[in-house]
Amino acid sequence: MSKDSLFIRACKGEQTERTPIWIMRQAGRYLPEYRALREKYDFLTSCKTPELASEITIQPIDIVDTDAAILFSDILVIPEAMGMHLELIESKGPVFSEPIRSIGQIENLETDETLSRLDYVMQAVKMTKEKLNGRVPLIGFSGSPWTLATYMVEGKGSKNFDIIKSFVYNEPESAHKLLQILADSVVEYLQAKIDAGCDAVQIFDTWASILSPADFEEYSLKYISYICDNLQSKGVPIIVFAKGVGSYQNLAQLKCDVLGVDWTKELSRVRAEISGRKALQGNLDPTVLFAPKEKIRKETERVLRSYGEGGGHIFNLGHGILSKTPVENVQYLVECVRELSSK
Ligand code: 1CP
Repeated sequence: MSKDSLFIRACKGEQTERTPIWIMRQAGRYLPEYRALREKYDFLTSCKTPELASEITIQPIDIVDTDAAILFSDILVIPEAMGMHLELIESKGPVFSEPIRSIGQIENLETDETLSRLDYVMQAVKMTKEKLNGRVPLIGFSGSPWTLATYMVEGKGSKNFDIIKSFVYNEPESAHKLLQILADSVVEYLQAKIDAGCDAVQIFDTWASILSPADFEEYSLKYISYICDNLQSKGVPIIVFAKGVGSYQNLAQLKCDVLGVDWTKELSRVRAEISGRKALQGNLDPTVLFAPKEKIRKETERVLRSYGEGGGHIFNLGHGILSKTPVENVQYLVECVRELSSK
């Protein structure tokens, strides 16, 4: 069933009866059902327990009725599996207590058998596929090497990213070494997710947005390209979401099927820029979900119209859903996309 789903067909650029929708971070804190589980279990326990991860993955399918599920996990499980101590601090977000600041620390990363320490993710994929029983396809994901390195070196989220940028400018060889280690791990990890049954995979490059175009090519795109070239995708669509990039020309050359677009771009322009070579995913501003219903409907219509006729559009937000978003507005968005895009 998954191969014939609206979402998978749209990823391949095919014309569909209506535009499919899923929402980045749809499995998460805006859902009271998620918050209730998190009262009982901490974040990493939720990620590492297949019963919990699969339950959280399916919550938005039951409650919001999106056209694809995304496995509940986090991009930072890879560095955690390489031996970096990760903690989720309520007011701060994820924190690594000993961020990478030297080549010695890069050499000490536990890169042997990283994948076996991530076996809980593959168990969660298998359990979720069983529970979904073909209802909707399941998306697996990873951070891009650049975005992972950003957290590993900064140690946490950042405002101006001076630590990671000083690191790459002062120690470019070490930086490239780290990025290549991560690229190899991401290939292994996404391959294992595909082999475990994921119907599509997405690479999140959230912090593409902090790089100049030339630095983006050198420190990020090169490694995303390596990942796309080395995955045996077996027809499973690959989605690349590089947030905040100025141009899509280079991204259009990747061996991937879909490009994610943030809300600062006009879909029509991106589509023209890449001459329709990839399907596009996006791009409603996440804060529109705090607006009155009329505005949500109008903006939904605008995004659909901007993409225009023909297949190859997957509706999504232009970045992750915010934790204070009212659930009823998310349900309304899904209804609007269904109604307004029906052919
Ligand atoms: O309960 C909680 O407080 C945990 C909040 C939370 C959640 C629900 C975190 C911590 N991660 C997640 C899940 C998550 N993270 C998913 C689940 C699947 C889904 O989309 O529904 C995904 C895809 C991610 C990916 C992720 N984690 C990214 C890339 C995408 C993006 O939104 O930019 C990034 C940058 C992270 C790091 C991270 N993990 C958690 C937080 C709060 C953050 C962001 C920290 C920051 O502000 O820099």
